[in-house]
Amino acid sequence: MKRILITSAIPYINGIKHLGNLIGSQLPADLYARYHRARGAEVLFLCATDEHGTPAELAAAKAGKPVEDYCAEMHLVQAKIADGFRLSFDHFGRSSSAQNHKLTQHFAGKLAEAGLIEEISEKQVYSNADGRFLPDRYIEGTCPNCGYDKARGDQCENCTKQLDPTDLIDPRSAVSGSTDLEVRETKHLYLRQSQMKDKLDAWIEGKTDWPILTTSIAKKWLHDGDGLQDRGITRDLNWGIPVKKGEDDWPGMEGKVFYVWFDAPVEYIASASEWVDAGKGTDWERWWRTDKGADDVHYVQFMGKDNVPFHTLSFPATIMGSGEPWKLVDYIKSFNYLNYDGGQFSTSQGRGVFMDQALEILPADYWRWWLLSHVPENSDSEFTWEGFQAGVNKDLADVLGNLVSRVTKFCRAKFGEVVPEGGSYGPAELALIVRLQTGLDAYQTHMDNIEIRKASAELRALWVAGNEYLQEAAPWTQFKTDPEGAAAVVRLALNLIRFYGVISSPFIPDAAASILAAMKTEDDTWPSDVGEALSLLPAGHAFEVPEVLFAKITDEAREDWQQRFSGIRD
Ligand code: B3M
Ligand code: ZN
Repeated sequence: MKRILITSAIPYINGIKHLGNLIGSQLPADLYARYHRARGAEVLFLCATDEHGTPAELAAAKAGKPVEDYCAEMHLVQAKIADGFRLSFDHFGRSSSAQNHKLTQHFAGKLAEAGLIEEISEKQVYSNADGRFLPDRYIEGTCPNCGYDKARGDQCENCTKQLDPTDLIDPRSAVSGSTDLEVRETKHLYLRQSQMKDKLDAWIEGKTDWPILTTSIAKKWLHDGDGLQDRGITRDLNWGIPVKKGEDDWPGMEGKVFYVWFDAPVEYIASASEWVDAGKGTDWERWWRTDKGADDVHYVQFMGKDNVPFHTLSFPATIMGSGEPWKLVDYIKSFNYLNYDGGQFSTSQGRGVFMDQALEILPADYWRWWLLSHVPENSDSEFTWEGFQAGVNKDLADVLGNLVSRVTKFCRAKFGEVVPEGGSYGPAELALIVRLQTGLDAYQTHMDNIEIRKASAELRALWVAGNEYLQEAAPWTQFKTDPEGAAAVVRLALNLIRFYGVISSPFIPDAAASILAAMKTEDDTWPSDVGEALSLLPAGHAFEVPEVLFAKITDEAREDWQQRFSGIRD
């Protein structure tokens, strides 16, 4: 049996993600996981919340809560929303877990043993009032270049000039506003990625089947400018994973924690260990250690393009550098950005539709279908309310929903709520079967290759082919002169509905489940031979007419939402 390990980029804990975040990693990962489960593979699909770093600390402070409590609450909020979108994680872990502490410290120890960690003394701004070192972007002041008075220590937003915190005139803490700042000497650990450049280079060069978006970003970081830089992997923060060498203290690193981007990818592994500790699995090393059975695992990661450097360079450097037989990623699927109505989705500005809001107004399947069929795969794509309304109404309501409702209602009226007997499949049915077989094969190829736009277009084409057949066969007319013939058409069409339920389930799992429930079958076996699949429900098999699968989005509702989401979320 094929074994597929799937991870989605783990979302930051502070705040609720918008639809651009959702389609940039979690949703495509879920599509892939559902598809492979449906085809009989053994899948382990992992995600988690990314809980460390300054933004988490600041968000907790803003909420007036201890950071541990804030993270615990937000984790539950995010887990509930993920569930609402039917993201079928086998485990949704937490990067602050004990398992991740242990593994992160373990990797740091191994990297130190391998001589891949350097201790470097540097000068950093310390805020006496806040009792902490401040990251560059948490120091504000007046820009020496343009005079803008809210310039940040790393860059001036107004004139875009790159800055050092010491360049700022009248610097102050962005955390408290205090001007009682001083420059202090402090020691940090650096991962010597530069030592691993050739190894990483050779590894990336071998990935000729990876999306160009992924490899081009990796190559840029490997070759542009001064090439691959060593990376600071520690921070002076209270919240995070304490710096240790395995289980041992690290002299001189007391009170420091690992940088959030060092521990976050390790959480992919830790999440598997959490999965076992939660009693949901039995052997996580079988997925992650090539000396313990992970040799035959195919590991695929999903992420937005901004996360690619960490996954193609830093995390592989951590894994390879450990000298231990950890599983390396086999394929990285990365995405461009989804824009919102003529601008960008923005978490900091609260612009766009956020995951909780989306579920308040429409069922998950509407969003899943539209987002996946417009995934920013080869370029950025844009969400507009008109486009969303048109996509949902046409594809889901007019094509798939309409076929289901028309066939089941017609059958109920003329033959009752059972698959009718009589007649047999003729040339039109055989032609349809041939057409569907070709389409199914193409659909599977696109899904196997994770070409989501092509896969969704093919799925839609399969729905359309059924509609066209039905239009042509017109059992409602045929019934008057040839009820046996009409019975055969309806029998095929009811089987077709089940067939659609099965093959559409990775995209629209709730509608798929409603379809199978209405067809009163638990057989959701993925079809291989379409002819066989379309004879699966025999004459006499009972079904029921389902509730409306997809209600159309009215112009009124669309305008209302357009208005409601045009501004900025508080
Ligand atoms: N939390 C960034 C993001 O959510 C970051 C991903 C970590 S993946 C290990 O886009
Ligand atoms: Zn400026």
